Parts: sequence; C-alpha cells; structure tokens
Amino acid sequence: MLTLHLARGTISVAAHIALEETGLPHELAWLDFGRAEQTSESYARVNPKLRVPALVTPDGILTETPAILEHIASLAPEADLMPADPWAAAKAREAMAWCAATFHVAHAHKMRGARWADDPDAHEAMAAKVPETMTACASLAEEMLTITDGPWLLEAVSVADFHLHAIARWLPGDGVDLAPFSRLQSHAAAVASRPAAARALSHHG
Ligand SMILES: N[C@@H](CCC(=O)N[C@@H](CS)C(=O)NCC(=O)O)C(=O)O
Repeated sequence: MLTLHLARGTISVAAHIALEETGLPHELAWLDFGRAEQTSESYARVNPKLRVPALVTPDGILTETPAILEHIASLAPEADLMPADPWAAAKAREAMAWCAATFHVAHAHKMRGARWADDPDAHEAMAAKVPETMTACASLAEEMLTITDGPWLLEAVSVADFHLHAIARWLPGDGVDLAPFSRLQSHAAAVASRPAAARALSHHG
C-alpha cells in the first residue's frame, strides 16, 4: 500500500493526479497548512523537510515531486506515464527538474520569503517580483509546449504534465495574465478533461 501525504492546492496535486491516473491502491494523508500541520513532530517523522508531498511505500519514504512522480509511473508501467524512449524520458526529467528547481521556487517567493531573508522589507520585495518571474516562467513553459503539436510536453501525456499543471494552476493567483499563453491554457484543459485527473483535482479547489 502507498500513502501520499498531501495538502490542498499544493505541489502534491501532481502526485495525487499521478496516483489517481495509475489506479494504484493508495491512501491519502491530508495535512492542514492552515494549522501548520506540516511542521508537527509527527509529520517530521515522515518528512524531516517538513514539506509535501511525501510518499510512504513498502520500500521506504520518498520525497521530492520529480522522484515521486517517476516512481509512481514505474510502479504502473501499463499506465504509460513515463516514456520508454531514453531521449523522451530525459526530456520528461528535464521538465520536472525545471518545474521543481525554478518554476516552483519562483512561486514560493510570494509566501515563503522567510526561507531566504529575515528582513520583512526583503519579503515584500520578493513577493512584488513574483508576477514578473512567474510570467517569465509561463513564457518558458509556453515555449516548452510548442515542441509537439498536441497539448502535452511530449508526444504523449506523462507525469511531467502533472507536475507542470500543479504549478501552472498558481499563475492567476500570482498575478499572471494567462491570455497570451494559449498552449498553457490548452494544457490545463487537457489535464482537467481526463477523468482520473479531474477526480484528483476536485479535492484541491
Ligand atoms: N522540492 C519539493 C518542494 C516541496 C514544497 O516546497 N512543498 C510545499 C507546498 S507547495 C510545502 O510543503 N511547503 C510547506 C512549508 O513551506 O511550510 C518538491 O518538489 O516536492
């Protein structure tokens, strides 16, 4: 049995979609960020990084969205959510690495400035820059979506699409006008039109 530790609307949406898409038996362990449950002693025993997602597996506990997504895909090869072709697989990993290290981190500057500075003025300055940095990231994502004719990052849907979508959902709230980004809009619609993804998304507001 797999247990996904997750919180509403966070990056854990990606792993939630992937689990739902594969149909792998799993349980959900929800954390309430409003009550700072991610900082509790009991959760620190699951993930000492105090972040979601964390996936508890029979082999141990896995953290970091790209690793979790690839592992879920590998546990359900029939769902075909990670390309078999080495080049396409590397491109999927490239997209997930960028989502985790750049796109997600740009967003985090809105609410989590305390990770990088103690000065409240610095927090304000970081938050003020978020519409600009997230718009720049949206432009790059739009460009990444031009590699194929379809709605996906690669020829077929992959877990990288779920990672991208989990972050792209934050764009309007981060002050990004989606109007110029037609491929990102089609990508969001394509994810939402998949019944399993929609089931997962319905829990995240
Ligand atoms: N590198 C991690 C980042 C995970 C992460 O930052 N998750 C956020 C939610 S979007 C979190 O748990 N934040 C809790 C906090 O900052 O207190 C990943 O990609 O999974």
